[in-house]
Amino acid sequence: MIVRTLKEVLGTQHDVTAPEKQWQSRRLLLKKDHLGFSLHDTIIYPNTETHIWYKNHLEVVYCIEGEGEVEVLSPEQKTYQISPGTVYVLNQHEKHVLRAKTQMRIICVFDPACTGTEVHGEEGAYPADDSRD
Ligand code: 9YT
Repeated sequence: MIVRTLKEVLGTQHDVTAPEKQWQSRRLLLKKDHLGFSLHDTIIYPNTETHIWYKNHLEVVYCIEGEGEVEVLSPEQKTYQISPGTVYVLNQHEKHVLRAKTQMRIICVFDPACTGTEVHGEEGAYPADDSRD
């Protein structure tokens, strides 16, 4: 069994802040845990906008605190309001923009699992991880 706490992750290399400071992702379960997914407890700072395109991952985002919206740019064109209890799933590698009106806390699952130190590249993606461990 794996038992881990947010407190153990805070301040480590798996507590990652975006270079442009829109979010802070505390990565609880990672590729090294061999689960096939990673689990992140992420803070999205208020009044921020993040352009994202997870070409190499599927992502589930479950909002537990705060208010925001996700604008899907492609393949559909639609904006969804996000509040506690809302889950959205990027199951088609959608290009999108996440806007936080207030500070949000979201629980994110990535498939395949992140290694733990990823930040978005120029296109808003995390790199594909082809390494074995
Ligand atoms: C919603 C989203 O993808 N925000 C960026 C951070 C990411 N969720 C992460 O690495 O925790």
